[in-house]
Amino acid sequence: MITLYHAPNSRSVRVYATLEELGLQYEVKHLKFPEDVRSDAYRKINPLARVPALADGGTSLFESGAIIQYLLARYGRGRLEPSVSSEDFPVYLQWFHCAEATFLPPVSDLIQHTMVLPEDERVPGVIPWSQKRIRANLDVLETAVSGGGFLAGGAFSAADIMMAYTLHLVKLVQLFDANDHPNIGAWLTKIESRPAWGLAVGG
Ligand SMILES: N[C@@H](CCC(=O)N[C@@H](CS)C(=O)NCC(=O)O)C(=O)O
Repeated sequence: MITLYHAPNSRSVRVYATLEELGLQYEVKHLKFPEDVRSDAYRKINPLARVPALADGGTSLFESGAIIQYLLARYGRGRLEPSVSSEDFPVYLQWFHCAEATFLPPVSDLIQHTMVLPEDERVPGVIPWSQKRIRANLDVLETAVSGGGFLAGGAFSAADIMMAYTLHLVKLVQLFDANDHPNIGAWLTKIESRPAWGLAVGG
């Protein structure tokens, strides 16, 4: 049995949506954030005390992108990613990883320094700097989805799942305006209307 360790609005949304899109049998352990995630019991599952983590029989792993790549390699049967020989494959990898490695850090910095850290640990200068980086990233994404399809060509893929979660956070900090980035707005609407996404975000 596959077990997903999940907290609402966390990166585990990505894995939840992937499990659902693939139609796999799985159970979800719902963790309260942050208390359950930082507990000693959960550190036995993920010593980094972060969500998501996934257990699959004797295998357990953390890191949302790695978990999704694991699921696709083991159970994907070619779904949610272009084949390695496809011309869409390099761009698929690029956006898949860019979502967490480049686009998410300024959003996380902004959230930490406006909502999460104790007030005396917040650095005010981080706020305009993060906002600027988020806007610059959105401008690049706007061009990437200007063709009206998905991030890796015409087909929905795990790169869209990875990036849609990052945009979910950008919306949470109210830095997304579809009037400024209409292509992203249209792309996001397609993803948000998928039942798997609705379940993952609502659960
Ligand atoms: N790069 C990791 C990041 C995991 C991560 O930082 N998750 C956050 C929630 S979105 C977390 O669990 N934070 C723990 C905390 O703030 O105590 C991934 O993509 O899985």
